[in-house]
Amino acid sequence: MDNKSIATVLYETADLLEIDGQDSFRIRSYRNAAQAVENHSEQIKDIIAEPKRVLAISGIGKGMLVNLQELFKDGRLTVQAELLEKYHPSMLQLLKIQGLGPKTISLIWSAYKVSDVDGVEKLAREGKLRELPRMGEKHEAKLLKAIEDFRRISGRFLIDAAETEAEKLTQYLAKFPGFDKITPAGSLRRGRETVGDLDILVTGKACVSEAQREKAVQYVAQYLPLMDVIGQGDNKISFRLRSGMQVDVRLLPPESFGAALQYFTGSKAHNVALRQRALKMGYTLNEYSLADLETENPVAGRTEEEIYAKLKLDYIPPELRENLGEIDAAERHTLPMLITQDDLRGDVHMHTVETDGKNTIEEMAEAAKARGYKYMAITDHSKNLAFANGLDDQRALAHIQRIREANQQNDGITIFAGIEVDILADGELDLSDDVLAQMDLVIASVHSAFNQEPEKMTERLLRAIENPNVSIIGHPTGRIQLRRDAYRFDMNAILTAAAKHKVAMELNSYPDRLDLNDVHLRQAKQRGVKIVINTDSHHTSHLEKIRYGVLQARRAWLTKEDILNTLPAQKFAKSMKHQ
Ligand code: DGT
Ligand code: CA
Ligand code: CA
Ligand code: ZN
Repeated sequence: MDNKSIATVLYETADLLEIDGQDSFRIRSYRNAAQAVENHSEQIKDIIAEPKRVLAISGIGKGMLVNLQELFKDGRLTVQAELLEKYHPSMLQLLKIQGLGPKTISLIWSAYKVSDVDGVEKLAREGKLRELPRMGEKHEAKLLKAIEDFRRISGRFLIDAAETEAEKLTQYLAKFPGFDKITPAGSLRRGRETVGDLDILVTGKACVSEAQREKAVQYVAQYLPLMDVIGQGDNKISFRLRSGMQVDVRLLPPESFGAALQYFTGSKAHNVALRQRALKMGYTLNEYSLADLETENPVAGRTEEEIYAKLKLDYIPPELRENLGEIDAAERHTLPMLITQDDLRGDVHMHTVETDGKNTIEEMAEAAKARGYKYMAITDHSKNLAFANGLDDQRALAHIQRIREANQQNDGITIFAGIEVDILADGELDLSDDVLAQMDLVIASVHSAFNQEPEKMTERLLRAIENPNVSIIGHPTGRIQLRRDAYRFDMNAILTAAAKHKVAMELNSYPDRLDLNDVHLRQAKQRGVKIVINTDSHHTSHLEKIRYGVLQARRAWLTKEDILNTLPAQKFAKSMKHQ
């Protein structure tokens, strides 16, 4: 359990206590502890065995320590579990609706004993909520709109959240005797930036006979974070988790595992095209097997590899299965050698305590070295980002000095001195050219005035690209997934200019950004624009998020050659000082 998951449980518990009408002191102690855990720079799981160190965190007292210990021991909190039993776990969903806080939920519960989203929606439509104290017609309409937004957004989850849920469930499933192989399929396996529902495939001895499968399905249904079962069959169970995520678990006999994995990995468009190819070659393809059309005898099914091979195709990596030319390429043996994490030799976008990061230059360097990187860059914010304590010219120069010293002290990794400079509303950069020229690399990013007209935003970005000190455009579209749309501009004009001025585009790996996305990355490649895959880490633990960027790059057909931070340090440094 990482700090963020612990904080979530504590926040939820605070809200539930408030719904339950408990005293405010107790409620506050949970909120304070949640905040303390959330902001704590070391992971609680690493220090939980040493109570003194946990108690040293301000906001955590003896009672809370006991809670944390229970969380690590049992994976749950009795206080929360009891409240969830009393009010039903659907209450947690309700709390996620914008503008619907514990107080209102408590009122609704007292009056109508309703604790789920559908129920509250119904009450609002029937005009029953306006009768509650401090509610009115306007309030009711607003709530209906918020429920609509919630449905739209809550339908999908970020890739990292989906991955975490999949890993937890996999660990649980692995404990059942006779489950030999457990694999996520669907959009998660294809590395999509968001996931609608989880598709988990299981095979092994326990999936062979009907009696065994029945027992196995019963075991799955006992999974603790499960909220309710949506459907259950002989070899499948669908359920909703407390997080709101839906899951399909399928039990498969080993001889059709490959066919099922192929089918349920999708995408649907890829499957349709592949089945057409199979038919043309005299086969049928479904989730059970690839079979001869006439005799119906299976010719492949145990592995995906044998299915693609029988269809006279090179093996197609899951990330490419979107019916965007991959089947043709597999036939002609021209699939790209996709980038892998091992190809990356450095991460060149990260922040430190000097601005809004949580670790020092040295700590970031140690963490980067531990990952096996040969180089890295410290790129703190500039002064326009006042809330992040951004650097002005003078502080930036002093920071360069510190980075250079740290670089001298540290063997085994090259620490480049960089900056993430704001592109101001008119396209001017936030630091003087003189200071920027002294940097090893300059990432220029938009962090303000997102709502400009597209023409103005395009001009703004073009000006930044034309500045000879700029090496990379950071998180180029500014989108925050499930929260904020990209700002509007002419992507083609920007890519053309970037190619001309040899400015690279960032692929920001932070899961809520993943910016550029797969479509834009492919476009960039076609225009000859180079990419740099970064994490934008604000903590040493963020460096591992690079894998989401790598997945996105693979979805865009990118190879080692398309990505600058696969270069050796000297060559990379040169590519940053191009103009
Ligand atoms: P998601 O869950 O919206 O993020 O996206 P997927 O791709 O995981 O879609 P999902 O969960 O509806 O279905 C999993 C896979 O099952 C999908 O990628 C392909 C396969 N599949 C589902 N429905 C169909 C279908 O009607 N025809 C074919 N050929 N395949 C399907
Ligand atoms: Ca899915
Ligand atoms: Ca599904
Ligand atoms: Zn930024």
